[in-house]
Amino acid sequence: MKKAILLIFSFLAVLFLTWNVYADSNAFDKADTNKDGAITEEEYKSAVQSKFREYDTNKDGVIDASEFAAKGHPEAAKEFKFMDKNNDGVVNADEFFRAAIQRRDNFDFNRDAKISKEEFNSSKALPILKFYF
Ligand SMILES: [Ca+2]
Ligand SMILES: [Ca+2]
Ligand SMILES: [Ca+2]
Repeated sequence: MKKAILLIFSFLAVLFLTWNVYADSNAFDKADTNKDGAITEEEYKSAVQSKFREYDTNKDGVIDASEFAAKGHPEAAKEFKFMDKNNDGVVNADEFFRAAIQRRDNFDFNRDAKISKEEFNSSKALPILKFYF
């Protein structure tokens, strides 16, 4: 009985991991439009820009705190404060992009302004990419 439960759990774990890796590499490939195996600053920018449009549900050109929180991320309020550099309570496209670049530097380990697949899949990148990518 115990063995069977263990087996089911291992199966689910493998399924979950496979799905995760698959989902991540999908997002990576989608952003790497010139297929050189890295996400350049330009490619990162266009991915970040479409993320911005996704947040801006009322299409007024800025993200407010409730639009940002709508995704249900527990760290949203903290990240919103980080993005809102001029403290006016909304995040414009420029603030969003600048914050995304600043965050990217945390996992651009070789400092070449490009994101390799390895960097993309690192544990440091994951919580950041959830917000910006
Ligand atoms: Ca908005
Ligand atoms: Ca602002
Ligand atoms: Ca890099």
